[in-house]
Amino acid sequence: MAIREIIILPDKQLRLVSKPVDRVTSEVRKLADDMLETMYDAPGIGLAAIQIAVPLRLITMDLAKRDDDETSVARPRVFINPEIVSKSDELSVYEEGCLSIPEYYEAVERPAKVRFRFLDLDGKTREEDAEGLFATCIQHEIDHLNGVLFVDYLSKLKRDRVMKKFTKFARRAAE
Ligand code: GNR
Ligand code: NI
Repeated sequence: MAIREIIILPDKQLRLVSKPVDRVTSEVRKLADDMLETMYDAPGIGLAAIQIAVPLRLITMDLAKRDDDETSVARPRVFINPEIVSKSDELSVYEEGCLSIPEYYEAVERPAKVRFRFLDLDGKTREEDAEGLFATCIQHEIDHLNGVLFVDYLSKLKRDRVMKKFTKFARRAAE
């Protein structure tokens, strides 16, 4: 396993549409392992492959392991080629953050419940229902696979402000 570098705004790769995984090979499982290690190290509750610059439709998640609770037990999940099957009309608001947009948090409204389909690490098709933070997180991660970031749901004013801040920061870092 290895910790990989997480790319951040304004890296244009974050806008790529990731390609489906066509077979769950040992390389795919190795990539998922690296993503989980990178996610726990960050720490984050979810990670899309594109965040480590790999444009594949692969997501890792762990909503159980909390860095403020040493007794919590890790519950690593891997979702391959995830697709939303249905979503509730009911909406819910969560304060979202993103490892590719460090230290920026804003409230985002999304469907409160979703049903989604994915391949597991054995290449088996599965379906699951998600609600609460799980629903928010799976939608946030599937958005990454389509080059969409949570700041895209904010007002143009807020989004422009964030983009500008990170562009300026990258320019300074490059000097
Ligand atoms: O670690 C993360 N926390 C989070 C909080 C609220 C809504 C979504 C997320 S996902 C984020 C990790 C990340 O950037 N995944 O793409
Ligand atoms: Ni994110």
